[in-house]
Amino acid sequence: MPLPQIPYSLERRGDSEMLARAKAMLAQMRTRRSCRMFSAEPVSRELIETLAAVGHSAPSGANRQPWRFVAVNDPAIKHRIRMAAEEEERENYGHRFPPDWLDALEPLGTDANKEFLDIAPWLVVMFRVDWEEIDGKRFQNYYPAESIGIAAGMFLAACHQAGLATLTHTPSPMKFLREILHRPVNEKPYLVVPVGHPAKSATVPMISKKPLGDVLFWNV
Ligand code: IYR
Repeated sequence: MPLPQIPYSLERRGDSEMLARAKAMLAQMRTRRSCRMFSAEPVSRELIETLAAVGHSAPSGANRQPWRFVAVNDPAIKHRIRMAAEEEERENYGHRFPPDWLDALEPLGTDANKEFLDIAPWLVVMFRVDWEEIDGKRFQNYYPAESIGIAAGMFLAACHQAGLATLTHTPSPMKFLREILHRPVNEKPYLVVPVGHPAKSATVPMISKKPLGDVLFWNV
C-alpha cells in the first residue's frame, strides 16, 4: 500500500539569494582538503553524532538506508585498526600496487604509515549493507553503492561545514574492520573517516581541480 502523502515545502528564496547561497557554499567547500595530520584534541560525541545524522539523512534506494556508521574514539580500538591497516598497506606499497598506481600516489606523498589512525580523536567507519535479514527473511537493498556514496559525501561536507577535518581512508583489503568492530557478515567495510581538528602544523599537497568546463557539459 502506498504511504500517505504529507506536504513538502522549502522556504522560497529569490534568485539572487539562491545564487549567493550557492556561491557561499562553493567557497566554503573549496577549502575542504583531505587531512593526514590531525591534532589529538578531543571532539565531542554529540558533535560526531550530529554529523553522522547528517549522513544518515541521505536519500537511498527504496529508502533502505544501506549504511552503518561506527564511531570509534577508544584509543585501543583505534590502535588495532591502525596496526591492521598498516599491515595491509605495507603489502600494498611493497608489492601489491602496480607501478602506475604508485606513480599516481607519489605526488601525494602517502605511504604505509597511518599514524593518523591513532591520533585523530574519532575514526568513523562506514559499512555498506547490501542485504538485510528481517524475521528470517532476506531483503535485498537497492543501489547500495550509490546510496552510501551520497551518505558519505554528506557526512564529509557536514564535518567540513562544522569545522572539522576528514580523510577518506581506504585500507585495502579492509575485511579486518568487520572483525575488529564486531559487525555482522552483511556489513561490508566501505570507508574509514578520521575526524578531528588538523594538527597546528598540518600541511596538504598543492593540488588543483580540473577546470569546471572539463567536467560540466550542457545540452550535448
Ligand atoms: N589506501 C592507500 C593508498 C591510497 C590510494 C589512493 I587512490 C589515494 O588517493 C591515497 C592513498 C593509503 O591509504 O595509503
